[in-house]
Amino acid sequence: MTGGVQVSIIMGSISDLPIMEQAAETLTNLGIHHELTIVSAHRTPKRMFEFATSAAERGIRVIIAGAGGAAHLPGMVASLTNLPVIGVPVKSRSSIDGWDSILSILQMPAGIPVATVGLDNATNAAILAAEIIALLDPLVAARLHQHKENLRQKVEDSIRKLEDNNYLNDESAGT
Ligand code: C2R
Repeated sequence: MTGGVQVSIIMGSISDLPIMEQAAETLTNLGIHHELTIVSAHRTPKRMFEFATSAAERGIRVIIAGAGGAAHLPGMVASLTNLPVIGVPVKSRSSIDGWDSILSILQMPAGIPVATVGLDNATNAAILAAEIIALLDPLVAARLHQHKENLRQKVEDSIRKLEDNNYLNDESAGT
């Protein structure tokens, strides 16, 4: 990895860590410098303001923000910076069923977008962040290409295994 921190991963609470550390792991695998910390719009509003208004100056290019329940963090951060913000709805213990965080991150009013990934899908947030970084970084683009090639290969392997076991031609398979 070269250069300074490019992606900032923030989360509303330490209880989000088991989900949000998956974003950190994915960025590490793609060789992208990142930081991981706690920022809450509800509980630490001054810290949130300070974080969002200084992120671009610090060289951050993309922000990944995870939060559960009434998840105002990603949208509030997006309102204070021009950096792309990717929101991760987290199914926290205080969440009803996950829809509360999905809708509060996804349904932003027109003008302030948050790119929202699936529930608890911090891995996809990291890949999307890498795709943004890759626009100007051929090395990251090559790693992403390899990542997708690996996924394709895995599916090919599964198809071969199924064919070897004759599942594809066996009508009783899966019953
Ligand atoms: P605790 O486990 O600390 O009670 O937090 C966190 O992201 C977490 O999922 C429960 C949930 O509250 C969320 N939280 C937010 C915000 N701050 C904390 N949604 C915010 O500012 O949006």
